Amino acid sequence: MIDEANQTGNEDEGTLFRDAIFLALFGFVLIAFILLLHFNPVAKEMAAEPPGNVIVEITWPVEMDVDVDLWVKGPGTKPVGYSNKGGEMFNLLRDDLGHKRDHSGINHEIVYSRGIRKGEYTVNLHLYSNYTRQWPVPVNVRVSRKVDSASNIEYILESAGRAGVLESGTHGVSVSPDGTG
Ligand SMILES: [Ca+2]
Repeated sequence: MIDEANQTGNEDEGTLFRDAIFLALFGFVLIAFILLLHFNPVAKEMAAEPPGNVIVEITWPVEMDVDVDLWVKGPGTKPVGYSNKGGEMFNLLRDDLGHKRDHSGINHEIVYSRGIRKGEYTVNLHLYSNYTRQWPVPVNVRVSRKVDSASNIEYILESAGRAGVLESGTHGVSVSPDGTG
């Protein structure tokens, strides 16, 4: 009788243990399912409009201690540059001050967009300071756009040796990344 009682008790414990494991597993699967429901729409939104669709960048000689400022204006938006680094469409990644507070060894400013709009884009360069006192300052301007989700790039404008020489003040060009303007 005692053996039968022990056996029945062990079976009950085994059933209880299996039920507890099953409930824990069911709970885990339910939580994972709920998380997937929340994460999937975000992933789709990011895939639909990745950052960096329009990229505008300028470079000037590394030996020149010159602060050039890049200003970019998208259709219907305010210009983005060193004193307004984030706008509705564009973001300036970094204001390059020449050799001041810069250990990178490069003179480079770059602006990225989030998405792309049809219309005219304006790129302005402002020669803020020139401690080398050498003139002119050759600046290369490159405008490109991302053409697919694999980050393939189409170059729209490469200004080296043409419009990219700064004597003083502000210089600008207008481009249409969608080819309409
Ligand atoms: Ca600058």
